[in-house]
Amino acid sequence: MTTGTPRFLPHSAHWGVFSAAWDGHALAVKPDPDDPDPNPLIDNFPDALRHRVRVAAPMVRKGWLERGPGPDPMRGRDGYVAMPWNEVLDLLAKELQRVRDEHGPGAVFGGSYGWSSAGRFHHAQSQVHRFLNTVLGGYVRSVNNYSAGASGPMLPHVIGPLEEVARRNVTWEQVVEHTDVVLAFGGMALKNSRVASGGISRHIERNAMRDAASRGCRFVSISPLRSDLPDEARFEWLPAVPNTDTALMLALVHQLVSDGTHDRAFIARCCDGWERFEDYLMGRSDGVAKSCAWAAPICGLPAQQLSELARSLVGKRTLVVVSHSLQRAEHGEQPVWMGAVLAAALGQLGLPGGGYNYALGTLAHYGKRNNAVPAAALPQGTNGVKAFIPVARISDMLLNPGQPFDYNGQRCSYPHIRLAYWAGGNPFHHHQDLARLAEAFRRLDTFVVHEIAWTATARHADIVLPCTMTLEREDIGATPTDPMMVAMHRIAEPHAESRDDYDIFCDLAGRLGGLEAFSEGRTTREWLAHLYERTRAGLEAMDLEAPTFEAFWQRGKLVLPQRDDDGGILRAFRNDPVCAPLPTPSGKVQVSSPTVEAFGYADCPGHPAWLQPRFAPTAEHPLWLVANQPHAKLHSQLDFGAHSQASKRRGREVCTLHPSAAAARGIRQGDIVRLFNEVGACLASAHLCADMREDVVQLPTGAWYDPALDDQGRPMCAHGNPNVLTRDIGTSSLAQGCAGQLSTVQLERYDGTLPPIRAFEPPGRDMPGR
Ligand SMILES: Nc1nc2c(c(=O)[nH]1)N[C@H]1C(S)=C(S)[C@@H](COP(=O)(O)OP(=O)(O)OC[C@H]3O[C@@H](n4cnc5c(=O)[nH]c(N)nc54)[C@H](O)[C@@H]3O)O[C@H]1N2
Ligand SMILES: Nc1nc2c(c(=O)[nH]1)N[C@H]1C(S)=C(S)[C@@H](COP(=O)(O)OP(=O)(O)OC[C@H]3O[C@@H](n4cnc5c(=O)[nH]c(N)nc54)[C@H](O)[C@@H]3O)O[C@H]1N2
Ligand SMILES: [Mo]
Repeated sequence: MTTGTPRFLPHSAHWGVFSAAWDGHALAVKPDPDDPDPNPLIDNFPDALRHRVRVAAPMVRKGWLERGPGPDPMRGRDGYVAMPWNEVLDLLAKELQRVRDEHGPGAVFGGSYGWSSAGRFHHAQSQVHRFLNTVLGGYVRSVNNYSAGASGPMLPHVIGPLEEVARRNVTWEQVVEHTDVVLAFGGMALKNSRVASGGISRHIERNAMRDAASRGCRFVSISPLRSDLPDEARFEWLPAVPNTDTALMLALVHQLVSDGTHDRAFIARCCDGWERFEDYLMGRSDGVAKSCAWAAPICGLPAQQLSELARSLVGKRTLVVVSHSLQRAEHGEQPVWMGAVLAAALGQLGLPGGGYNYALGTLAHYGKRNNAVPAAALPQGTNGVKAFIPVARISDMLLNPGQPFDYNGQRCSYPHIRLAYWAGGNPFHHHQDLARLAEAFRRLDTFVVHEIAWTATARHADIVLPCTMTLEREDIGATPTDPMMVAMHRIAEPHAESRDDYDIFCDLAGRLGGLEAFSEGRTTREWLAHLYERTRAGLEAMDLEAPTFEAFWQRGKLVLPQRDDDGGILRAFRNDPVCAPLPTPSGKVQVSSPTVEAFGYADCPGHPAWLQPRFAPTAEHPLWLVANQPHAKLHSQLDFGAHSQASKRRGREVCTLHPSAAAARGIRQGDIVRLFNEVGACLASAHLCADMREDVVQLPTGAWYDPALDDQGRPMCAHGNPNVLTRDIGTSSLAQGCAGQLSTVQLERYDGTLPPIRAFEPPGRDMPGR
C-alpha cells in the first residue's frame, strides 16, 4: 500500500493520454492538460482498478481438473477452483507439451485477436505470439482484423493497401483548408475517432470539423442515425437504408455519366477497367440502369435528392469517406470499392482535401501525420506453422476441422485445433452468434485465457490466469500517427495475485526450456529501454535531441517529429501515373479487376456491384439492427467502470429506436424490451429517438454477455450484448470478414421476470462461470 500524498504520474490508454494517482484506496485520473477535447472514457478507471470482477487468483475449471483435457459440454457452465501459481503453471506447461508432442504446434490456435491495452511492450497479443513462436515453434494464426476485415484484403486489388489509403492520405488540416464537400458514408462519429490503438494525445476531430464548416465546407452524412456526425459539422443528413450505400454511390455516378460530367480525362489517365464498369452502370450488360430512380426505393431516399446531390458535387473539391462500419456487413467489400470509383469519377483522387480517404473519422489514426521515427514494438519471432484463418472464421474453424474455405483467391482448409490460447481479446465481445461460439469452444481439449477480469471468455476457459491491468505496470505508449510517446508509469501495485503477461510467459517458457529464446534475458525495464532505443537512434540520426531512456522515463512524455506525407501514394500517382504507379496489379485505380473476376466469386464480382443482401428485414424480423461501437467504453473494456455503468438503464444496455417503431409495439421510454431473431435474444432498455430511421433499432456492442433463461425457458442475454443476434457469416468469399455491424430483428416489450445482472459477479467453485 502506498503511503503519503500520491503523485500524479503519466499513463496512456487507447482512449487518451492522462495522469493518475492512487493512494491505496482511491484512484484519481485527469486528462493531459493540452488535450483540446479529452475523452471521458478515462473515468472508467477509478472503480475498475479494485473491482470485485477482477480475476484475483489463477483458476481452473472444475470439469477440466476432474476429467482432464478434452471436448466438454460443461465449458461455460462450470465452477472454478483457485490454484497456486506454481501448480497451475506446471499443469499448463504439461498440457502445452502434450499438445505439441501429440499433434504439433499446428493444433494450437494463437490468433488471440483483441485490442488489449495501449502499452507496446505488454501488448498481450504480441506477447502470446512471441511466446508460442519462440517456445512451441508456432501456432495457427489469424489474418486481418474485425475492424477492417473486408477492406483490408479488398483495397490492394483496387487502389492500394489499407494503411496507405486510410493512414497516409488526406489530413484533417487539409479538410479544414481545402475541402468543399465531405460525403461521409457512415458518418464520422466523435465517439469513434476518440480512440487509437496505442494511444492518442490530442483529440482534434471536433475542432477540425467545426473549422472546416465555418470556412464553408459542406458535410453530408449518409447514415441510419443522425448522431453519426457532430453538430459542429453543421451537416445534412441522408438517412439511407443500411447496407444500400453501394446502390446510392452507383446512382451518383450514373447521374454524372448521364450528364457527361464525370472526369473523363482523369479516368483515361488514372483508371483501368472503366468501360466494363460503365456497361454495368448504364445497364448495357444486365438491362438495369443504376439510376437515381433505380436506387431511390432501395436506399429509401427520394430520387431527386440523389440526383441533386450528384450534380452538386461537380467541380467541387469533394472528399468521399466510408466508415469501417459499412464493410462490417454482408458484401462489405462493395462500398469500399465503390467509394474509390465514386471519387475517381469525380476526378478527385489525390487532390489536397479531396478524393477518397477510406475510414477518415473512424479512428484517431486517420487524417493525421505520421511520425518520422519508429516507435516501440515487441518482435514476435518466426511462426513455423503455415495454416491460418481469416480472423472472424473462428467458430467455423473449431466446428469444421478439415473442411475447405475460400479466401482471397485461395482454397484453404480449417486446421484441427486442440488448444486455444487467448490474451488481450474478448471473443465473447467481438464475435457473432455467441451461442455458436460457445459451442465451438466446447470442442477444444483446452482453452487458456489471461485476463484482468471475469469476461465471458474467461468464463468459458479451462485455465484462467489473472494478469495485471495497464495501471499496474510500466510500459511505453506509442502509435505511428501520434507524436506523443508516453512513459507509462506504474500507478498501483498488481491486484491480488495478478502478474504481468510477460512474467507468466517467462515462467511457462522456463518450464518448457525456452526462457532464453522468449525473454532474451531481459527484465521488463530492460525491454522498455531496448525497445526505446529504436526511437532514440532515429532521433539521433535526424540530428534531433535524443534523450536517454532514463531521461525519457523521468520526463514522462516525448514529442516525436512528424513528416508531411503530402497526400501519400495517391497524390504522387495523380501527379505522375507513370513514374509513381499505384501498388495495384495494373498500377492504376482498378475500376474493374481481372484478378477479382478470376476468383469467380458470385458474392464478389470483378467490379463493384449492388448485391442484394441475403439477410434484409422480413415480416418476421422487420427491423435492421445496427450493432455499432459503444460511446461509453472501448469495446467490452472496463464495462464495470463507472462511466460505462452510468450509461446503462436498470443495469441494461440501452437500445435506441424510433418513436413510431416503439408506439407500434406499445413500448415507452425506459421500458425493458426483448430483441430477438432466429439466432438468439437479449434484453435492453428502450430509448426513443426521432433522429433515426424508423426501420432501425440500434444496440451498441460491449455489454458483457450474461446468459439467462426467460420465463418460457428460452435462452437470452439479460444484459444486452447484440452479438447474440448477429449472424456468423463472412462478408464474402473474398475477404471472409466480420459482418457483425448489421442484423435483422423483431422487438417486443418485456414483461417477464427480470433476471439480475450477473456478468460482474466472479465465479466460484459452485458458482458456474456461466
Ligand atoms: N456486432 C458487432 N461486433 C463487433 C463489432 C461491431 O461493429 N459489431 N466491432 C468489431 C471490432 S471493430 C473490434 S476491433 C472488436 C473488438 O474486440 P476485442 O478487441 O476483443 O474487444 P476488447 O473488449 O477490447 O477486448 C480486449 C480484452 O483484453 C483484456 N485486456 C486488457 N488489457 C490486458 C492485458 O494487459 N493483458 C491481457 N491478457 N488482457 C488484457 C480486456 O479486459 C478485454 O477483455 O469487436 C468486433 N465486434
Ligand atoms: N467509443 C468507442 N470508440 C471506438 C470504438 C469503441 O469500441 N468505442 N472502437 C474503435 C474501433 S476498434 C473501430 S474499428 C472503430 C469502428 O468504427 P466504425 O465501424 O465506423 O464505427 P461504428 O460505430 O460501429 O459505426 C459507425 C456508424 O455507421 C453507421 N452504419 C451502420 N451500418 C451502416 C450502413 O450500412 N450504411 C451507412 N451509411 N451507415 C451505417 C451506424 O449508424 C454507426 O453508428 O471505432 C473505434 N472507436
Ligand atoms: Mo475495430
